Amino acid sequence: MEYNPIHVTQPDLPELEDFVVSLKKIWRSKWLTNNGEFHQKFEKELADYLGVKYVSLFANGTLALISALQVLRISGEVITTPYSFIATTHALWWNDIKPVFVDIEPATCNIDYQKIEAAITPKTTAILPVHVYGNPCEVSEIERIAYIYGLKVIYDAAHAFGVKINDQSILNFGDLSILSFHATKSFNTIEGGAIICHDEKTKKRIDYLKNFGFADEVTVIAPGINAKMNELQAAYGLLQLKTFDEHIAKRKKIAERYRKLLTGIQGIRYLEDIENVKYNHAYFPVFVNDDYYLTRDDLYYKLQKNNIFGRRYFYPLISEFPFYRGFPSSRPSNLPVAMEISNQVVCLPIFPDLSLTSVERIVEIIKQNN
Ligand code: T4K
Repeated sequence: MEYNPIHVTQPDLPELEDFVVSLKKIWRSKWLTNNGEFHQKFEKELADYLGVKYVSLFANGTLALISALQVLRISGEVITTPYSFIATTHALWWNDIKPVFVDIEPATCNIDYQKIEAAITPKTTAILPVHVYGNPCEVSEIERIAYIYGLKVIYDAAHAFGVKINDQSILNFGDLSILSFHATKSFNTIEGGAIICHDEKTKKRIDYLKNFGFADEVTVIAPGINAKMNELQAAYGLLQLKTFDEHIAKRKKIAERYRKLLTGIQGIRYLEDIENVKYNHAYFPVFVNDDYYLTRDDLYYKLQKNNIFGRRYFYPLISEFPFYRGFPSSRPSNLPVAMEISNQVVCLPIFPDLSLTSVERIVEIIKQNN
């Protein structure tokens, strides 16, 4: 039997009729971008929904990250993880900052806070950790290290929309956090992103920087960039907020079913939930070790032959790409856990409309020893 392709993800879309209503308003007003009505409303509703003080919308997560580094005037060296999407390190490169890679820990795939101090030099100005797959980093430990050494902390929270620890938004930790609302994310505005900050002064600086640095018609406070979100995306995002909880509940059911069915398959590991964390179930990574009857890549291609298109997020490691592999911290001997995890990972499909029958079929393919 031939099945339709199932991809690692599929975007959630608002009801078309609802979006048309918003589009009609935009058409009438002829206000398309530059802090319009939908933009202002979306920033407010997002801040309320996420439980944070200030949200600044961006055209995408990468521009948000590049700008966040500018907002805090980060320079020199920044400690970060090699186990992420390449945009995390590219944002440093665009700011002429040297990345210093630190290994990860296997339970969450996040930066290993115990290895951060050894990587600090007189040039270190900040730590850029990533809440990989929406798994919270060790935020208290990272805060402690940053405090002692006088470093800033910017979280790449591209995967962590709606994630909470002890009922507190994960976005309230660190100096700044950035979000991505790309089509492949659990919350999308087609393309889009945001910086989360905790005080009005910083919010102002962010908003100037994303609009060429303009503070008013004749004052430019810095060489800013154009990273503004437009009214169509903001209107789309407002509609997405209405269904997000419902979508997360569906994702949760899928994750639970995967876990139940995958339990006991030799050589396949999945991540355990941490207590007191509210997840968004954006990704469902599994890790294939030597006890499994196939290599990771053999399993990956076997799934593809069956029209299941998982993804190896994150392989290769960022530190393995030509422009970054020359740094001393990129040596594989410095990053043994990240190297191993990166060679083991396959993210299985997960999105609200994925049927539980499809989940069962995917696990059957993983189980079949032929
Ligand atoms: N930091 C982190 C930790 C990130 O993960 C990302 C982005 C960023 C920063 C930067 O944020 P943005 O600047 O992107 O806002 C995807 C995304 O493009 C990227 O946003 C994301 N991380 C990364 C993890 O994944 P690809 O190259 O794997 O995407 P693509 O186009 O192959 O899509 C994956 C699958 O999703 C497709 O096979 C089918 C499905 N899909 C995709 C799109 C775009 C759809 O069904 N519909 C769609 O419209 O990078």
